[in-house]
Amino acid sequence: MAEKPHVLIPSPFYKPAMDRLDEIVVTHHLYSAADPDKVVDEVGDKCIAFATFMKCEPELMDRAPNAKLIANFGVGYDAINIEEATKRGIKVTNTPDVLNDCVADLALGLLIAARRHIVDADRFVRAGEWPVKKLYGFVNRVHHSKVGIVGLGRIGEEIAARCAGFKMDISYHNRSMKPDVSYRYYPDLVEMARDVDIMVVITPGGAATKNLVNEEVMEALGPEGLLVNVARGSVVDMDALIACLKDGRLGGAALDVYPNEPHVPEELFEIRRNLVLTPHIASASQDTRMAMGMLVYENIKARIEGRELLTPVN
Ligand code: NAP
Ligand code: 8YV
Repeated sequence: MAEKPHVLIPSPFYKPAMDRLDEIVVTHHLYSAADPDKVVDEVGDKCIAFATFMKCEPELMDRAPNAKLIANFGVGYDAINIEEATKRGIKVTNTPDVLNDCVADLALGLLIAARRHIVDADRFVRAGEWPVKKLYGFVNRVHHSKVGIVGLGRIGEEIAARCAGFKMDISYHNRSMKPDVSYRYYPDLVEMARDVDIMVVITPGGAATKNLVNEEVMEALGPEGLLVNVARGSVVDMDALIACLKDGRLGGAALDVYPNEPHVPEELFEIRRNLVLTPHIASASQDTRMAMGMLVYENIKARIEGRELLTPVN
């Protein structure tokens, strides 16, 4: 029987999905190897692909010259240097669509949790404050509020569909208007921020969207406004966000993503009432992570069998 092809895994993803790969390839887990350099020296030449979550440096590409596929576990591939991969004739694939519902669910969960102060109210009950203070206080409603989606793509459209279920008035900002949707389009992000109560950010990361949501946008969203970010930490100016939350220029925020994960600026921990934080878990249900893993698997299988890749990005 012919030896299975080899695949390098520079950074880990959902373990059951990595285990499935062992059915069709021999995997080399660099992130947990005692001496990753030695592993690459030994097997680099015979590897036909990389399977990874957001990590595959050009130096590593050079050390596995026959690995002509980077199968990224995630729809966002901003951390992979596409230009360098393309220059080397390496195809990159991602995991679109299978996570749309899961990410949209969490976006709405964060939106409601932050708008209705669910997390802080839970803390209020647990801390025994209810009998002492009698009332928690009053917050802004979710239903019939105005939401602006920054990045009405595959996931953004699912977020919009859920917002419609909450009777919200929906607008969006993209670089270009979508011909097939009836939501109000704003070519200008500040203008949209001025008009809405809640902004949900779900664009790709990378240079084109770095600090797209800046101080001016946050000030336009205003003291009663809520910012939800499930895109990438780089899309929101973190220093401006901390400043605007601290001095009340922005009403509240809910974040799943941060500029320097897994590190979260400690200043955020001091902000309690109007801030909800999750650790990049928007796609983290078991079935969604497995579906993402199966796309990694199917792309690698297609590469082995010389078939067209399922979800190429370059
Ligand atoms: P998509 O279908 O490509 O949608 C992206 C949307 O963003 C498009 O509507 C695009 O419209 C808009 N956009 C792109 N660049 C923009 C810019 N510079 N300014 C304004 N709008 C811009 O992508 P998707 O599948 O929905 O995924 C979106 C992103 O969500 C991913 O890339 C990833 O970073 C993030 N994500 C996060 C998690 C998580 O765990 N938190 C999970 C999944 C995905 P135009 O092209 O017209 O501008
Ligand atoms: C990650 C994501 O891939 O798909 C994306 O772009 O950000 C997430 O789904 C996931 O967190 C991998 O661990």
